[in-house]
Amino acid sequence: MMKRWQFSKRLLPLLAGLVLLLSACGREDLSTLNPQGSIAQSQFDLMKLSIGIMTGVVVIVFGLSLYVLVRYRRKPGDKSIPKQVEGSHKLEIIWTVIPIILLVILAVPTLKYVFAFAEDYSKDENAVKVKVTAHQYWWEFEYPEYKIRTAQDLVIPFGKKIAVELSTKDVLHSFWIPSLAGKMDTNRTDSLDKGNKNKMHFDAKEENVYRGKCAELCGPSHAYMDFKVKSVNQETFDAWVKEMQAPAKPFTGDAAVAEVFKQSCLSCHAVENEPKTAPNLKGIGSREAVAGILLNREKASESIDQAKIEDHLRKWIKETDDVKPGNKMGVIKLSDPELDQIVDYLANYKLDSLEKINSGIPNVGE
Ligand code: HEC
Ligand SMILES: [Cu+2]
Repeated sequence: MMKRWQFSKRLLPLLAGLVLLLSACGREDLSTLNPQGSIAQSQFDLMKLSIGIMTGVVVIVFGLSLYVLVRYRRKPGDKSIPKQVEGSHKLEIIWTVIPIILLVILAVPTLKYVFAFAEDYSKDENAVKVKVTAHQYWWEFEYPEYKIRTAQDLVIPFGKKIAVELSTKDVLHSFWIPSLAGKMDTNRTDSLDKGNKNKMHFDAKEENVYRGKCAELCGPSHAYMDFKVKSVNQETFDAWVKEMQAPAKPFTGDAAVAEVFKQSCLSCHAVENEPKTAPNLKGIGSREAVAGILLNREKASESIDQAKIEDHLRKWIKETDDVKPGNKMGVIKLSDPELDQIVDYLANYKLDSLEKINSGIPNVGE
């Protein structure tokens, strides 16, 4: 009795560790086991099918082995040699044909889905096209049809195919929204390195906010290279596109600070839709996060907190390197009033279309 307890006691830390480890796997927002779109659903179905077949094989093979071990144990005093079945045609056919049937059951849907996943929707009129460009350590989303670009928050209409074209400005990254689709690498596709422009497509089934990640180790802040997918209804999406196309909100502070903002910030950033080296700041006051990682609310069901947006903008501008070590913005020296006015302008740069969703008010058309 004592001995057994000693043994269990040793197992306890191991069990506790396992519980900790497995509880981290339970996060639904970063799980492929919680599919929220048709592609993710098909991928999940394939997983279930293959795990089901494998489990069946394991159970039957182990069951038979156990049965044989118990049932045909040599009895005390029994010296006879059992019947030999070597070269049995019947057995050989059974254990060849059954695996073939199982492989066919697995292969047919797998092949069907592999081709369906690779389908090219980039010319499909009903699909929304998005050019995704990865940067150390942020995501740029360009909508060529609408001539708009944004960062960190990928806004999509739910129920529609999103046709994505992927590339990177620096090193290899990987685009991954676990609850919507499998991951895909981003290659260099410029004149220096004519890599393959990877394409993929996915859709979301309802209005929600999904978490995305970079899934390829890309530098010291790789783990912070998060983004969000905001799936909204078609009306809200159209309203968002319109607001993104409209001229930028004029700077709200003093003329002198406006000049500082122009010289020190708009050298890299844009508030209109022109291509720049840094994230587009249009409507940043309605985003899910600052720099993709400082979350302005914890869950999609909560509303976005204005105080958090301001704190996060301030924290980011003052201490970029603490938030994302090795990021390409660096530290920009601002006086306190300059910082206050710039934060105030950015935190209140809202887009009505996104505000409606953020505050949980029923969306247009509901
Ligand atoms: C040298 C180019 C450069 C300059 C100058 C610059 N930034 Fe940035 N900024 C960046 C880059 C690059 C990022 C993305 C960093 C990352 O996420 O890894 C960024 C990110 C940001 C973000 C987060 C954007 C988002 O999508 O969440 C804000 C806000 C921001 N910068 C504000 C400012 C302000 C305000 C100024 C002027 C005081 C400024 N930046 C000057 C390059 C620059
Ligand atoms: Cu990355």
